[in-house]
Amino acid sequence: MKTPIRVAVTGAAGQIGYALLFRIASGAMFGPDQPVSLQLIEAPVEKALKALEGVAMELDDCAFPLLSSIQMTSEPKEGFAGANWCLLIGAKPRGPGMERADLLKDNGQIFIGQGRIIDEVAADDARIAVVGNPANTNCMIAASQAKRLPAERFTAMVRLDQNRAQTQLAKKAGVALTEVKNIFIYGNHSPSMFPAYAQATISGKPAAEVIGDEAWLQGTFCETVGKRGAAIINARGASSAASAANALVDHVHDLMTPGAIHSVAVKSEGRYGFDPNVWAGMPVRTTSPGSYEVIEGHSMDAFAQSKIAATNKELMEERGFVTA
Ligand code: NAX
Repeated sequence: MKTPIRVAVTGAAGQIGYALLFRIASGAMFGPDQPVSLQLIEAPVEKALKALEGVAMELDDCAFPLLSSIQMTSEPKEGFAGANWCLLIGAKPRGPGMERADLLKDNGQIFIGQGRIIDEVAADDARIAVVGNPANTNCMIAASQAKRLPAERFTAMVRLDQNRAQTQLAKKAGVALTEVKNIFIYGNHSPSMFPAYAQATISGKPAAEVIGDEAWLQGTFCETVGKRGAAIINARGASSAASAANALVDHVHDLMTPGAIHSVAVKSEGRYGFDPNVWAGMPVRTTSPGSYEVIEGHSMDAFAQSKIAATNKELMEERGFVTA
């Protein structure tokens, strides 16, 4: 029997947590022969901790053969101790009348604390994936606190946007989803992000050639993907949860799978014209379990450059709010 992977999850009793934990425990994230130990972290709020107990009871009731233990805590030092993966989902939601700058500041405080504690107590091989919004900037903040763990271990999730973009292209072309390849997300996880359709292929041919409608690609396609989160809130009365959890399964699974090519928000280091110290979505290739290299050299036309400039500007503004 393999040693269990220790997975710390914040916001474990939230909507995404509820859709995620069962998939981790079933083997969808780390594979069908890899045991996992769940270290579930909630805010120190009675209602949340009670809900977490209920989630743990349900996990027990699934009798997952791969689930070797469940720990529950509101104490980050306990929850992150020895963790191999830290999935940071818990964040403060934007309340009525709350300014974006205030939300960024409040979440900044959470991610400063969590980044510092993870660096102190997580496993030497710890990897961090941030989902809680604003995910890219929260990831930058957590990474800025780390002295032991290198910046490339901190990633933020743009995989939901990639999955959304892939589906939109497949539907428009009238092909199976698996025919669409190499659709990558650049920039922020927000409506400003750019799904770079020029790099995508459909059945092995350039997507733009197959779709044959540049105005649709630049307009409806980018807008539909960018505003999909809002469309789901309008329809469901709640934000995306199952698809976000599924995207996190994909994000971590592909980061553990050498050869996988996928979109991840990483420290830009100036690639593709981004400010060097923002976390921006871009294509990566997984090199060994948990490690990756950024795929460079995709050419960007004037439209792509303008979209990247806009999402980069937003990331720099978010950083400005937090550091102000
Ligand atoms: P919920 O409000 O259902 O759950 C959040 C949970 O986090 C709550 O149970 C809360 O008690 C807990 N929490 C808050 N502060 C905490 C802290 N300091 N430590 C531990 N737990 C804490 O939100 P949910 O729908 O699950 O969404 C979670 C986050 O994901 C939100 O910030 C949301 O905006 C973000 N999303 C990010 C996406 C992405 O693609 N990156 C897409 C989906 C989602 O919108």
